[in-house]
Amino acid sequence: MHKRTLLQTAAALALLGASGLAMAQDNVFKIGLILPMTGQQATTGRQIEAAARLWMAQNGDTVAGKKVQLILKDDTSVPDVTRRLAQELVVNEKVNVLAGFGITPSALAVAPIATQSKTPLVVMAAATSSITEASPYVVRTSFTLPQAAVAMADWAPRNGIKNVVTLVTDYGPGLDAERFFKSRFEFNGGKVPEALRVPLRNPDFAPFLQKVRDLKPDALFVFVPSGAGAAVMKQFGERGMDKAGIRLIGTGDVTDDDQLNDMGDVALGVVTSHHYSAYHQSAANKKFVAEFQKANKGMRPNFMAVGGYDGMRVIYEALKKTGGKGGGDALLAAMKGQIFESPRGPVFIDAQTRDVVHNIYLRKVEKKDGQLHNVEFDVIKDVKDPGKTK
Ligand code: VNL
Repeated sequence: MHKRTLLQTAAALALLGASGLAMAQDNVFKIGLILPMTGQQATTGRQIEAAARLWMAQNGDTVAGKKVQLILKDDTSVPDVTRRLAQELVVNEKVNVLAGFGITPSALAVAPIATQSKTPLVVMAAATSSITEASPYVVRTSFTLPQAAVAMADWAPRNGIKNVVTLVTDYGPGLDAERFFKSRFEFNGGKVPEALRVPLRNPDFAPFLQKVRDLKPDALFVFVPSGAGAAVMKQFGERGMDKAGIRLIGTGDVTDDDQLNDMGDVALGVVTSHHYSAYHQSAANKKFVAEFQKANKGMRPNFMAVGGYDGMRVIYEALKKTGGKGGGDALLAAMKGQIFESPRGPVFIDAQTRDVVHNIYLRKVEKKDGQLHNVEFDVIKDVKDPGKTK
């Protein structure tokens, strides 16, 4: 009799334990954050992780009664690794959302997994136009290269720049930057005598810059991914290209706020087009920058950080709206059409394309309070991705 009761109690406890665990599972909302935390793109991972953690520190980790759990994985920016990690996160961890993705090949590698498992995939960094078309579950909070490149192709010819050599990193975003800059610039009457491409892995800019020096265009238009700008700037200066009268222009990736302040005087006067500057003069941005720096030993947030921060907002808002019910499809639907004020300015997640619509700013590197900054001097409002085919 006594024995039976004990057994029963044990069984009841085991049952309770199991259901308690299931309940705990149900009350957790998991975000699988895949980023390059080591290797060539590590600065992008560091910026986005810091921004995601800042968002959670500011907004709490309980949303719609659920405990939000961030599961960070380092893909070293190798697409096969990204794919394996995403698979594990979906199958074993049963994450509700996949997020991050430092480079285009990583985002593209995971798109089929998002489609198959109906898991929203929030792209916080990668910026090739076509990524949103790789899966109906992709939502992007970073930017697209065509958005930025077209703005520069309109600005340059109105400012005495008629002859431009392009230099881009030879993969998705670079090819987008080259194509959209060149076709718009030529449409505006400009000439592009050479389009140079450097490899993504361990690029050596020296031979390319030597070639540019010999060609002597009015300007060199550059796209390199975040983290590579300082090397370009250094070599540009060492070859005396600025002294030879060749201007440097590009998308804002080259004057990345993560590195800009250490680039030295050669960066002064460089004009770029982009969606975010840490020097953006709004109350929302001043608060963002101050709190980001406070939480990260003074590190200045760059455009990657803002992509991560806004991505977290989009996820939080979707979770609030759905109460976590209805799975990936409901969550995705609640991400579409969101409008909010980002540190970059107004942002809209286009419900049709699931891509980000935002302002593109023209900025010039200037010294402000002893620090180098991208100082905005013009704006093109509410820019949709010109790269979309539909
Ligand atoms: C990409 C685009 C990566 C722009 C970047 O930095 C960037 C990409 C890592 O799509 O791979 O600045």
